[in-house]
Amino acid sequence: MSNGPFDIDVDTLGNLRPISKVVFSLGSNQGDSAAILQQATDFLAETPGLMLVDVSPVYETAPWGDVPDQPNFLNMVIVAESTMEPLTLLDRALAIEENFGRERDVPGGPRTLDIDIVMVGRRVSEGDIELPHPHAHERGFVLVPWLDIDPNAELEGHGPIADLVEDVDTEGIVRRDDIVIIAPTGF
Ligand code: PH2
Ligand code: MG
Ligand code: MG
Repeated sequence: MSNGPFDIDVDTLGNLRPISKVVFSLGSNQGDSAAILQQATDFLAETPGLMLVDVSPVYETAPWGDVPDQPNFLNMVIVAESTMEPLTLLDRALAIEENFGRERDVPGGPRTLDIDIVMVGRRVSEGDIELPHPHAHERGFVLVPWLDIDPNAELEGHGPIADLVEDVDTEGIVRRDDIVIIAPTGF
């Protein structure tokens, strides 16, 4: 992407790093999911170099995709800003999942916590991470909470999420206003 005469690049940035918008999708369907989502939000907020911008409402969602039979999820989305590289963000997300005893033995199986990186600015796939997330554009459990807090958002390669949400199945996605995730102060 060019900023015209104001182009900046690695040479002119020195040690500075540009700030990118980062969107996370969080999900849980094992354990005390509401408490896990709150603690995961706290851990993300405590991450140096990552500033939370907004936290979505929580939705109860039916399992999506070709996955083993399992309980409904609680899902939410967090919009943040960060100077971290995508793979560093992924490391942090995986470390937080680990903290909640995330098991990976059954692909698509139930989990205490899943933190997916939906997008990092306009970055596209690099090596070990697919950006934007390869399924975000077709997942109601991502788009619906995201739209609540970021109605003008666009997903690189797919367009406005307000349009995408029109084409996805939103049955079985129910807002849980009885569960409130509190974003730590400083945001
Ligand atoms: N995550 C998946 C697969 N299916 N369905 C719902 N409702 N919520 C999820 O978080 C979810 C899913 C793979 O990570
Ligand atoms: Mg996932
Ligand atoms: Mg994941």
